[in-house]
Amino acid sequence: MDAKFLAASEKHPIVEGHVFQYGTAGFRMKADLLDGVTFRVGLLAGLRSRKLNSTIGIMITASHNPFPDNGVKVVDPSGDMLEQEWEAFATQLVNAKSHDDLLKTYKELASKLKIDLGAPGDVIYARDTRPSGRKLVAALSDAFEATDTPYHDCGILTTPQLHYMTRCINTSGTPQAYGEPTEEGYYKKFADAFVKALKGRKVQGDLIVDCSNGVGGPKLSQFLKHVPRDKTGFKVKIVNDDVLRPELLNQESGADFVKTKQRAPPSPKPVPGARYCSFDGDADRLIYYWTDPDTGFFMLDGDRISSLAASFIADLVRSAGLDQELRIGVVQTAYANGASTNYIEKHLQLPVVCTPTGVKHLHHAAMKFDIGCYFEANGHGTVLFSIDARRAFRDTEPQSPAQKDALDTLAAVSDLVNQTVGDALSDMLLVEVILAHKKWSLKDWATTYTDLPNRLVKVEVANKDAFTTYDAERRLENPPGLQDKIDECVKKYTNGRAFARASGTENACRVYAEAATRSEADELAARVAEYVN
Ligand code: 16G
Ligand code: ZN
Repeated sequence: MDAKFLAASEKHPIVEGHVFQYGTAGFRMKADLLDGVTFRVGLLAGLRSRKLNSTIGIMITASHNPFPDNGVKVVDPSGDMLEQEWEAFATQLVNAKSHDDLLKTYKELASKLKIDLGAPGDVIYARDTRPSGRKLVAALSDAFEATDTPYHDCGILTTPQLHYMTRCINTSGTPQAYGEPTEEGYYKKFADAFVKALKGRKVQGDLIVDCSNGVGGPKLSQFLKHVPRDKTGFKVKIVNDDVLRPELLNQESGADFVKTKQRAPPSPKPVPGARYCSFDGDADRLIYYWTDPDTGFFMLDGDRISSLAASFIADLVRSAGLDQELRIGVVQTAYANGASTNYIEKHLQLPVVCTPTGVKHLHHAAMKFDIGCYFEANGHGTVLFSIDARRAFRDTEPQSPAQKDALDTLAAVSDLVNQTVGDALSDMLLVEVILAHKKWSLKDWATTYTDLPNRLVKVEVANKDAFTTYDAERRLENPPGLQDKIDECVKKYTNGRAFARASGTENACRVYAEAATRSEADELAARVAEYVN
C-alpha cells in the first residue's frame, strides 16, 4: 500500500508556504492551491468512513465566493457537517510537510483512532459548476484508489443535494430512511411534499429566481419538471442561470450579493412589484425581495424566513393540539436583527437561542428542540423535526377536521424542509407554501415587524486572532478593556447593540451595530470600528 500511497501523493503535492485550516466552510481558497489539499481531504474522508462504517460525503464548492476560488468540505453520515474533533485531524493531514510525513500522519491517525484500514469504507462526492472542480475530483478519486476506498462520483450537484444523498445512503433500509439516494429521488421527494403541503391551495403570482449563475439554475430547472403546474399554480422564471460562462458565477447576482449590497441584482432589470428570490452559488442560501413602486427595494432575509416559518409551524402545532407535547425553538446568531428576536420572543412567544456563527453551531442547537428552526441572517438555514415530532404528526388521532388538516400539513412540511442542511430550493418551497396558506404577498410578510437599522463593517486588523469572544460572539474577552469601551459607547444609543468578532473566513474583524435610527446605527458601527482598529 505504501508505494501506491506515496505515488498518488506525489501527483498531488501541497503548495508550500501556506498553513491550511479546516474552517466553518471546510478548506476554501484560490482553486490553484487546492489540489493537494483535496487529495488529503479524500484520505481523511476514507478514514472517517472506515471508522464509522458509514458513507461519508465530500462537497467541492466555494459557495458565494468569486469564480477563481474553490473549496472542499466533508459531510457526516447523517448529512450534517463534519464533527468538530475531526476538523483538527483534517488540518493535521493537510499540513503534513512531505509525502512521507503524510503517510506517517495517516497511519498514526488510523492507529490512534483504532481504525481498521481493511474495513470497507465508502465515500461519495459532488462538485458545483466551477471548472476547477473537475481537477479536484480527480485528486479525490486518486486518494480513494490509493487507499482502496470504494467511492462514487455524484457529478455536479448543489451542496444540499450532496448532503441529502449522504443521509439517504446511510439511512437506507432503516426506520429513518430519508429518501432515494439519487438526484431524481431528491426532486421527487420535495415535489411530492410541496404538493401535499399546499393541500389544494395554489401559489399566487410568478416567482423570479436568481440563481447566481451557479449550480442552482440547472437543478431548479430539473426540479420544476417534477412539479405539476395545474395542481400547484407554481410559475417560476429562472434568471442568472448561465453556467456556461463560469466567470459569471456570483457576479452581481445571488443571495450574498443581495444581502450584502442590500439591493436587487442589476440584471435582469427588476420589475416593480414582482416577487423575487436569490440562491447563492451552491444553492444553500435564500433571500427574498421585491422592489416597491413607492418605497423601493425591500429584502426578506434569513431572519424573516425564520420568523415566518416559526410562526406558521407554531400555529399548526397549536391547531394540531400538540403545543403541550412538542418544544419549538428558534436558533439565531448575533447577526440576527434585534427586531426579529423581539418578535419571536414577545409576539410568537417562542424561545430564542443564540449561537456562534457557522452552520454547525446552529444545527446542533436546533436539534435540542422537537422542532428547531435555525437561520443565519445571510439566508442559510432549515427547520429540524425530531423523531418524536414526526411520530406525533403521523400517529395523533385527530378529533376534528381542523386538527386533521393541521397534522397533515405538519407531516408534509416536515418532509418539505431539507433535514440535513440549509437548502435554498427546499426553503423556497416552504416560503411559497406558507405564503399560499396565509394568502400573503411579500409586503404582508414584511409588515410583521420593522427591522432595526443596522450596519456591518469589515475592519482590517494586524492580527484577528487577538480578538476572542464569549457569550455566542456577542462579547469580547480580548483585547483586554475593549468590551468595556464598546459597552460605554452602546449605552448612548436608543435600542443600541454592537459587537465585534474575528471573521472565520477572512483575515479581518467584523463589527455589527444596530440602533433606533439609520444615522445612529452608522455612527455606532463607525465608533466601534475605530476602537477595534
Ligand atoms: C461560513 C459559514 C456561514 C457563516 C460565514 C461567516 C458554514 C457552512 N458556512 O461561510 O454559515 O455565515 O462563514 O463568515 O458554516 P465570517 O466568519 O467571515 O463572518
Ligand atoms: Zn452557499
